[in-house]
Amino acid sequence: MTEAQAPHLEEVEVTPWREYFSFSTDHKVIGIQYLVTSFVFYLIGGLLAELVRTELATPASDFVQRETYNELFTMHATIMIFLWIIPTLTGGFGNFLVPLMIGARDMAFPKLNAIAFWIIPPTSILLLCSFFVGPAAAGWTSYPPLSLMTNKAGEAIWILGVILLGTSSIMAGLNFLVTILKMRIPSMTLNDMPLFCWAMLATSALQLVATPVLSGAMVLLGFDLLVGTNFFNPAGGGDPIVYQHMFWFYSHPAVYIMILPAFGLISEILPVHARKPIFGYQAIAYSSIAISFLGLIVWAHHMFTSGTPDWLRMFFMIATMVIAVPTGIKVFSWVATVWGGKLNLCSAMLFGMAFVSMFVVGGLSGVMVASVPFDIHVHDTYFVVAHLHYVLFGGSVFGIYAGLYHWFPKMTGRMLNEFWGKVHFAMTFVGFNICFLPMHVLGLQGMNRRIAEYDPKFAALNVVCTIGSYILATSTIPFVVNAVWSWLAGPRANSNPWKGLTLEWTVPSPPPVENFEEDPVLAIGPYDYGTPKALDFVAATLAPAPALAADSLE
Ligand code: HEM
Ligand SMILES: [Cu+2]
Repeated sequence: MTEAQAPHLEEVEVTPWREYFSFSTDHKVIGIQYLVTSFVFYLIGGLLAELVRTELATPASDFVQRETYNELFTMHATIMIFLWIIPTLTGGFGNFLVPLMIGARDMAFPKLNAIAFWIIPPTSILLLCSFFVGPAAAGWTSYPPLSLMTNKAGEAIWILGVILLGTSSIMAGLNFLVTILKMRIPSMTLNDMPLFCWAMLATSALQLVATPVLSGAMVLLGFDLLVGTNFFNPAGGGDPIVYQHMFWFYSHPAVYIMILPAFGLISEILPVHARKPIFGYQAIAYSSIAISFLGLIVWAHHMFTSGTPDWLRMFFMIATMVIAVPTGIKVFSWVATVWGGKLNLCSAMLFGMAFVSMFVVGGLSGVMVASVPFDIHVHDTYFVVAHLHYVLFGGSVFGIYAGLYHWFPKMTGRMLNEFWGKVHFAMTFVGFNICFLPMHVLGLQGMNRRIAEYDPKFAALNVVCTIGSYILATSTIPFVVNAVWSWLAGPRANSNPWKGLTLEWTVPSPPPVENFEEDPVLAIGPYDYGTPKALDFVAATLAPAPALAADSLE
């Protein structure tokens, strides 16, 4: 870190736009590459969701063929998880923010970082190409024997895609782990680190431990599919339950890979806009570690109805419920942070507070399905679909939007339009709840998930869900227009528009290629809002808008 002498700020060239289409090793460029690529896949995954919901608007299977329905929801889920939420939160925000927040000039392994990103575009194109041969249709869980019986070519592409995306994820996790542990400025101990970095530490550990198991399962499934081995195929004496164990050993922790970084973003955003110190810094930091450890030992709660013996179901039920403790600690700390604060209700803060409340709904239905008797009742019903969307959409996606509004000025040097931001927020919040709240009821009444046709008695609520989903889809329009327009011609942002105290706000917006002229020294804790020291600190960071810097983005 010391050998590279950063050029003086006035001479710094900010990344020319062509860099964004090249094999750049700058963590900020890679971060934005991840964010933009994944957002495109969010739109594609969302389009598939709308097709699914349109089919479900009526009880009969009249909009698409039944087989097509299976392909649509399989690819919807696959894209949302592997190409939108995980790459955005870890690759996108992690890359852009972690080095800036710890005062480093780049990630520990810049080339590995670029390789991890560049695995994604060709893999995602490969996955989309499977639509030409009939894509995977056995759900994103791809359980054998079903997955060995449906679209063979599509399934093979799916397996290869998951292995490649897993490889990218492992590379990224390794890089973050080393970066956070080894690249901090000397004056920053782990306990001075912004909470987003703690969250990324916990997430990276999960990526390293859990993802290889998924790859293993995929290799064996691939053999069964293409070579005719019988690891999982019961017809030849294989055991499909072993697949479920391997799959969920990854995929349960994967839900924490999809939520811990969002927790981290929220822990940064709430104190800034409430102008209060975060409540319980250490409790939030260590609870991330606790969640990732507990997350690794509860996978079989997805297998309560797979013939798991009673005594073992008991263990997994209790262990799962224990996760509510560290999670609850976080929620209480966020509420206490906002409580009595001087709230700035900008779009970032609105999404941030909505994140907390929507995640609580998903968390509570999570505790409910963790209970064996209740799970037996609602297993494979729309209750589960409601639960998972409250966590993944109300949680991860709301967290991503909060993060995008909060750091957009830092990333682009331009401010987003607040009016359209609030329109976007209102439409998302209302559309989301109209779409997913009724699914709890549908599930309790017994409507199965993964079906194109259903009993007409469920018709009314399904119409409500579908209307909600159209509002939700429309809500992305004000966001996309706002983001594109503001990036090109929005008002200039100074280096610290929200008066934040973490290190990324001490450098110009957008940050120069080398981030810091010289190693920054910690002048103030990351959350010391409301103290006289904070006022001095903020005054020192309020540089005028970087005219030269932002111009070169046009
Ligand atoms: C525009 C918003 C969305 C809508 C309208 C929507 C709707 C749906 C629908 C209707 C299904 C099919 C359920 C079934 O047939 O069983 C589904 C499945 C799924 N969705 Fe979404 N979704 C949306 C966003 C998301 C997001 C952001 C994620 C984030 C990761 C996500 C993850 C999933 C998953 C994992 C499944 C599979 C559930 C299963 O296996 O049954 N969805 N979604
Ligand atoms: Cu789980």
